[in-house]
Amino acid sequence: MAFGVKKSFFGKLQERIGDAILLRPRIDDALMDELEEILITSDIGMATSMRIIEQLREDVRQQRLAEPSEVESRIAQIVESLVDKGERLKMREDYPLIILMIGVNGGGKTTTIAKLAAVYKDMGKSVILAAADTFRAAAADQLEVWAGRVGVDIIRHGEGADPSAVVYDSIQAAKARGIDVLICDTAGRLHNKKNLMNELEKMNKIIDREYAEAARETLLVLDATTGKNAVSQAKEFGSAAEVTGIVITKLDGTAKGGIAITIADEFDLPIKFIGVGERIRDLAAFDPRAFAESIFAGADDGALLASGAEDDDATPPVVGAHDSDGVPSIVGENDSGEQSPEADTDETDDGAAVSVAEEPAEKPAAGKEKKRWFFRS
Ligand SMILES: Nc1nc2c(ncn2[C@@H]2O[C@H](COP(=O)(O)OP(=O)(O)OP(=O)(O)O)[C@@H](O)[C@H]2O)c(=O)[nH]1
Ligand SMILES: [Mg+2]
Repeated sequence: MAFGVKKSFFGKLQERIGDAILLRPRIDDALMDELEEILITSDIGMATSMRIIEQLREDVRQQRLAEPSEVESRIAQIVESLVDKGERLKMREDYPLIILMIGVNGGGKTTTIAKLAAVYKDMGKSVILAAADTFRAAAADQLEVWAGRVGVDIIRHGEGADPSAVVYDSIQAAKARGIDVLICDTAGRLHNKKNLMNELEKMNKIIDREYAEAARETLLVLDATTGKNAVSQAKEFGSAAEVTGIVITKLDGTAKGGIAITIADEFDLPIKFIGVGERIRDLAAFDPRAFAESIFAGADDGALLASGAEDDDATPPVVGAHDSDGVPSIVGENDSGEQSPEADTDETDDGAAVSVAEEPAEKPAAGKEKKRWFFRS
């Protein structure tokens, strides 16, 4: 049931911390140094790792902790406090809402757009998608495949069109049709970085001018497997757009999840969602406690997603596939994290494949999970 069969970040970090503690009879400087080393080498980043250990030392002093075993839960609590951005973890709940999805190529923007569109559709919201990644020939085609699957409309122009013009037309369409949620796909790569950032600024200006009344979210999509590169991406995109939240993708089966802690800490940005697979339901609301506890949850990474899933009144963190009784459960059937063999694949002019993972035949029924699970009231 876990979303990664390999030992992922959580299992691995837990194991390393567990080993360090097991070998030490007491809490001392040597243990602290070793823990710091473990955090740094788990992609958590130097500054953030040092902050965690500094806080740990403080807690040990103040709470007179003596047993190394007590250290584990303290680290989890510290991590939780670093990633818990309170209200900012929620999506805006006023409509019309326009969501701009940004991030480098291959990060998972288009896939995440499809996942989000499905969530909003399940909530009964009307959705359209804007194919404002006009740089890559296959980008709009890929978005269109997803739009068809989810059952939402897409606004697209030809390849090489001005992305801002697509945004402009999408806004007019959204207004004319009284659409609740407009989600804009953007290019992850242009001829050069400066172009990319200029385009983003231009799109934002269009939205400011044409859709001032809409609520805004700008989600930066970061691929967990890129580790520390995600930090420089956050820096760059953060300077070109007002990022309101992060989506960390590919947390299934990666040993590099520590980046989530670094981004939340260094940039003071809320992680709103995590991507845990290639399929439409492989999206989870980011849950700080579940995330932190997963570090020590035992070998099964499923704990990251499990919190609250069986509690009918709690906000389930996952838009899940269903057990036979219709209760949302943990997703991640694509355990290998690899492209599904039955994926739809098309060759395009530039040789790039339009590749969209196959969906399981079972479609989630309308029902309990329709509640606004990711808005944590
Ligand atoms: N394992 C896994 N794969 C993912 C996840 N999200 C996206 N992917 C895969 O990552 C690849 C790239 O995803 P896209 O959604 O096309 O990325 P993009 O940011 O739109 O890329 P560009 O359009 O090139 O800018 C695809 O093969 C997706 O199936 C995830 O959470 N887990
Ligand atoms: Mg894309």
